[in-house]
Amino acid sequence: MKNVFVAILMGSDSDLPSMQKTIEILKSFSVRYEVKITSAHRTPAATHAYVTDAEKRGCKVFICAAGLAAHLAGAVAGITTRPIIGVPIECGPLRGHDALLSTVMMPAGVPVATVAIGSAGAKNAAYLAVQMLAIADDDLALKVREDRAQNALAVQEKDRALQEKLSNE
Ligand code: RP5
Repeated sequence: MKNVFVAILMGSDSDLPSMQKTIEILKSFSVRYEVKITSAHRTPAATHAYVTDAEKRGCKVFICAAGLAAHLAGAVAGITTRPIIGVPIECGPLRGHDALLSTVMMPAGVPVATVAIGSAGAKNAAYLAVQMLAIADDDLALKVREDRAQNALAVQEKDRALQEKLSNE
């Protein structure tokens, strides 16, 4: 769909290595995306301006990643009614447990779909955004089903290799 894109927001450039996995998966589905470093705490006005503008330009889903007292996803959820996916970044002395609770414990009426801490969460943020867009895009929905089928084949192949190894022991 023309102009449709996913916005990936992160609180700091220190979040970028984690979020590369999100970017790679959106690319693999040929989903358009923008990446923006903007902080709920350090640049609140710029965050507000970007979200408002991105929504007008066609952003359908916001993925928001932050660590420590992670308020970016919640702050963005307060600005737009587009779906928000929150990624708690594994960093700091609490290794993301603080970010997980800050991101997931939203008050009723302002949801943030929070994924796991770590690399599975960063990847699932992209998969979830793709599945949201696929509701209104049959070609993308087909790609999602094909990706799932590939995953299933990979698991079956791992099992086949294991069974072969065991039978030779
Ligand atoms: C959060 O603080 C950022 O999202 C980042 O995860 C964390 C640390 O930021 P830096 O001090 O590395 O810029 O707002």
